[in-house]
Amino acid sequence: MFDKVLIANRGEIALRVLRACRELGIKTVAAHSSADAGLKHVLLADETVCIGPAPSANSYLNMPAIIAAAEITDAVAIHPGYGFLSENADFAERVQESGFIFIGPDPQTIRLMGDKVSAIKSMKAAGVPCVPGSDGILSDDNNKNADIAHEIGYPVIIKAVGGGGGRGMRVVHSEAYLFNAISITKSEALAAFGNGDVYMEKFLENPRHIEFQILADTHGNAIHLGERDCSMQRRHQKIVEEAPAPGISPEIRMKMGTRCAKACLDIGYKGAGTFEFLYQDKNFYFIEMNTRVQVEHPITELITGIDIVKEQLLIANGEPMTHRQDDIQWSGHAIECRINAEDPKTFMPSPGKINLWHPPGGPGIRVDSHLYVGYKVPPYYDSLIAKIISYAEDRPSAIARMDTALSELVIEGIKTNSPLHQEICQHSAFKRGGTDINYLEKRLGIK
Ligand code: MV4
Repeated sequence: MFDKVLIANRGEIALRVLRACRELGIKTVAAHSSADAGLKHVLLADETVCIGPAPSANSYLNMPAIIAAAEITDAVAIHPGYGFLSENADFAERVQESGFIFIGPDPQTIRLMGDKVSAIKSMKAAGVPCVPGSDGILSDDNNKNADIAHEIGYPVIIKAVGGGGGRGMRVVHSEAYLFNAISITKSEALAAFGNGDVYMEKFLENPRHIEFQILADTHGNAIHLGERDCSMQRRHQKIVEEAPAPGISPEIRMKMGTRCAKACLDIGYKGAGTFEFLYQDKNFYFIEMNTRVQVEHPITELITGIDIVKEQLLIANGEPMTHRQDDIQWSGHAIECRINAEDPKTFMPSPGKINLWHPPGGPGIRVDSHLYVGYKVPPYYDSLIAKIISYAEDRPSAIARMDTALSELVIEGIKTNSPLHQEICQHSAFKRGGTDINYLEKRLGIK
């Protein structure tokens, strides 16, 4: 096993990675910004290196500083967590060229999936169902584009090839707006991603967001761990996730999961990854692949018993996976509530010092959080401060456990969105299950 891993991230995921390393007997280096010297995983790490000032552009996104930190500490591998440089192909490449192991897929794979058109092309070729669309980037030929839109049928959506996660998209309801929408999306995309290429898809009006977790090793093994429903979101920020997705049968799970696992073999995927689908009228449509560990990975861990972060480390070390698809069993139901340091009504960030912290507990409750009393939530980074995860034998019991956990949760010193979570847990539409991606924004009456 690796002797030492450098953790190039912060917050709860850095702590999650540190714990997995400890279990495997791996020494840890916490690479942190000057604002993060008091983070829990920094206090627990074997070694720490300050990689720059508070703004992430100068620290968590500072490639030379991170690689230099690995060099001076003799780390063998670098875990990027999620966000920051986790899906940056250039970073993965520089990590490798500097002689370190990047804990994730190869740079070429990250690049292939980062280009949304090449991602869709490879998935289509692998037999993964995709949204009806332009099958490539749009040209500057208005007539051609009008024909494509007509064939797909309005409404259509124009998406940036370099976008993803909700950035660089525009919905078009009729031909009158098509050419303008294409040219605006193109110039926005060029400014935002340095790539003005766009493509077109049928716009699905009320889908659910369902994603499949996969693991693939370097010995030709690829398995899926089933799906998660991440439809409860606001402005592309997931708020609540659950696994399994309500209404997905074991047969459909196995059919879709098997296709995703096969696609991993086709593209030479390595590590943990997620296939994102829109699900509408009982059909799945691939939209994007995430080439990193995700915030919501714990719900899959709870219903499968697989430690996804540990698997990432073992796979990166070149070990063959010991789990076979036939051994994977799904039992019970898990729900994750993302607790953010923000005003529950206005969603404005609420940084500050934690004066009280009583995490919930009891059977079937897991809390992934870096909080402690006296910790100061800095204003520089995203507002996720804790993930409350409930697990029970069925969905109603998992909701009841979550509701109980939220009623126990005490965080003082800052505002959190915990009241919003309580409201969601107690709402009849959530209890029924299967709400779509528009549900929360509609219910909150904001967009
Ligand atoms: C779509 C769509 C409807 N139709 N594509 C937003 C984030 C990015 N991952 C893709 N997104 C969407 N793509 C087609 N053809 C609606 C969304 C979308 C969305 C998707 C998943 C979760 C939340 C969302 C919120 C708004 C829009």
